[in-house]
Amino acid sequence: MANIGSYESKLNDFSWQIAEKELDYKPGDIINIGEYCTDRICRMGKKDKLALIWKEHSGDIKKYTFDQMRVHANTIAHYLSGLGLQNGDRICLFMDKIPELYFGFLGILKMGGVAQPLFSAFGPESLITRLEDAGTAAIITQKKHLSKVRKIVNDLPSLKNIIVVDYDGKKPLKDGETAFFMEKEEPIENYDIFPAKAETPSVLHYTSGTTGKPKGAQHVHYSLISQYISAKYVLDLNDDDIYWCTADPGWVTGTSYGIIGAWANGVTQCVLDAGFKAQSWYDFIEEHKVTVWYSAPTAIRALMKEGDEIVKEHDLSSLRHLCSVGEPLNAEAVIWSEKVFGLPFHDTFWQTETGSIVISNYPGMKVKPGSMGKPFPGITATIVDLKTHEPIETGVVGLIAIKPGWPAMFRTYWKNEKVYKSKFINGWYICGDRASIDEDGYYWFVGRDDDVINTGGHLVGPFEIESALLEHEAVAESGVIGKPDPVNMEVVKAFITLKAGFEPSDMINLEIMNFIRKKLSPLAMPQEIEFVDSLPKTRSGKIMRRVLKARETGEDIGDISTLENDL
Ligand code: 6R9
Repeated sequence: MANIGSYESKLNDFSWQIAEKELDYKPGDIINIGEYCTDRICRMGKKDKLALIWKEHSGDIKKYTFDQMRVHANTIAHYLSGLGLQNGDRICLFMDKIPELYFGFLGILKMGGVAQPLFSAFGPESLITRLEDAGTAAIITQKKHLSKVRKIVNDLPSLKNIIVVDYDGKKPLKDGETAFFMEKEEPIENYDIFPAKAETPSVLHYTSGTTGKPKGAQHVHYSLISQYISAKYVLDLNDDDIYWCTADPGWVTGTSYGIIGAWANGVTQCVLDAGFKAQSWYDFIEEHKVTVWYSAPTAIRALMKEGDEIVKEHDLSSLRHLCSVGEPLNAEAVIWSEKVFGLPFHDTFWQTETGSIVISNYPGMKVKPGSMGKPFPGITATIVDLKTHEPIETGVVGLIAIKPGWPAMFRTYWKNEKVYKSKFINGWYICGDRASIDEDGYYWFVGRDDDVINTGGHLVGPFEIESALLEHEAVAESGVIGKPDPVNMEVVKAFITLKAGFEPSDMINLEIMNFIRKKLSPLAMPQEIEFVDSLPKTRSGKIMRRVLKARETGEDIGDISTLENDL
């Protein structure tokens, strides 16, 4: 029997107080996520249970019990406090998926800091945008990423501490840089956690929008309530599970469900710190007898491409429950997974802003391949009209809207209350995604309502790429869109007009691609560049990405009455 029992009956008897009670939390109590994921689990008698099984790309494996994780998190918390960092300070985690990233996250929360995880493939420009906005006080990083931090530190007056977790002593550290070795430091058995309350800030996750710079979605410790109970009901986590969340904690799935949800349930997680390769992924599942697997459509499609034979060469019989998030999960992928694993992938829908799963397929509930499923118990969702934002009838496409008030909802965009407020209309939080509901109450995703590009489940803002492109000496103007892609859903495509004196060539093409890869990240790098003589613009001079997109996909361009120049 699944943890959720029957979805229909859970809908009737659910309240968030169920989760509060299970977590021994009463309104007004201290609720520190770092404590809940470590000390509390140890107190529950699971101190010698494995919390983390970690495999490095070299093949090395390290294992940590809940008690070891607790002490490592304490040691980091103590070290950070010792540097003079205070509660409320934004502390960035800029690392590959190494144990220090996971325990550092919990350590920051334990000392009352605000954890700001950033994807380690980010280049200096992506980094500075987010650190500057957040006024980040410290960054925890690895030797291999230090040069990117050094490039920008002089422009970041608030960034006082750069902590290197694997310093080898070869080149001298500079001012403000310190070496910290989690496993060699004096272990801190007992640490007085910061007495965080429900509304104390916890995590700041940057997410991209259509316009402007990326925005920091501010979360609070009370998010634990949603993350704990949704991990239990949707991922169906149980005491004897071996759970694998493939997401990187630089993105929200990697923290809400790759750290908090699972460990608050006292479940063993495994992490593979290596890029995607079908062989190593299947080896990993077989080797560690993974039971619950949370991944993304791009990875599933990439596995599909590798075929069925490779699946048969592995014993994957430990798997019992599969979930997916980040992009539309196409029906074929669900059908394929049923065929090869004997289990369907359960699609889940949510966002950085929602902090936890809001629409999902549940164990025990019929899966309609291609549908995102139904609202989580305790979540009131609907579809509102694209223009009036009033709820609309069954079957009609509109915007996904959620009644505010669930525990993991973001509390603001960092220093951007105006944009935060603009997301709430007629008493609904408007997700910015288009969908419809069928006669059985299932939600069907249609597409985003803005220009944000979803590449392999990662959101990339076109504005950030366009701005970076302008810094290249040859680029006069650019328009960036998501081009449909069979595996990655979308890839970045840039339309560029060149400055006088520059001619389109393979050379310049490659140079611009590399320029963006290094400056921003491999995700933001245009996979395709088209040099054009002019770009479609509105009369006010804004580049019309939707015209570029329609031209690319051959779709109807729609109303172009505000268009200034001919196409
Ligand atoms: C958790 C996460 C959020 C955006 C979201 C939507 C897309 C997420 C989806 C999905 C279709 C699903 N998205 N889950 N689209 N089906 N099951 O991914 O957060 O990085 O903020 O992205 O991703 O467009 O609005 P985030």
